[in-house]
Amino acid sequence: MTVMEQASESGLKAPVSLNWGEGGMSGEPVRESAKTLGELKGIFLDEAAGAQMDAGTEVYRVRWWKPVEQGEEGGLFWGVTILQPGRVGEEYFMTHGHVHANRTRAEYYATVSGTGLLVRMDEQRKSWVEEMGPGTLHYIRGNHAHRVVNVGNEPLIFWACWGSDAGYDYTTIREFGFGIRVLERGGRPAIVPNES
Ligand code: PAN
Ligand code: ZN
Repeated sequence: MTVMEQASESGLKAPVSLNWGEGGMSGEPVRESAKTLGELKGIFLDEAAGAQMDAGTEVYRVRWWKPVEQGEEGGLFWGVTILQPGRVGEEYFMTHGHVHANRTRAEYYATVSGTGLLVRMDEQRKSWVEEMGPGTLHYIRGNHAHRVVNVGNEPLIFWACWGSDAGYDYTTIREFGFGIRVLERGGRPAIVPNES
């Protein structure tokens, strides 16, 4: 019997196993939710271009493990986001973006594949990007809004660890957006002020 088989027999098997490269999670039940273009209406700049596209197109998918209840103080969640390549008009596919409802709760993002930009914004709306690629690790302060943009041609896959009591404030981003947008200009990503 191998050590792993022994551990498994004696109940020491890890509750969740990861397929790092592909964003797979197996074992204990994990949640999974997909975001479509239709659900991101109002987030992309070029609404006319978005209206021409299939509202059912998947933009990204999140899988996460909740070993404790949402809202429990001091717990941690673990998850992965698979963000597809694509554009709405000139704007690259991206996550909705949010700031944590509890502004003291930070988060890690770690990229395994693809090419992206992590857009961050502080409480004064100062906004900037960090490059994401295989192996990049990002520490996001609890009071920084965060959104990921896929600027490559393949899915962008990144893992995340965040507090079970972090919560999500999507309203601030839905109403005011970030201070910058990432658009394709001349075949390359360009960071432009968000004037909408
Ligand atoms: C991530 C995000 C995930 C999807 O798990 O929730 O990448 O992005 P939106 O939540 O902005 O749609 C995270 O930041 N959790 O806190
Ligand atoms: Zn977050």
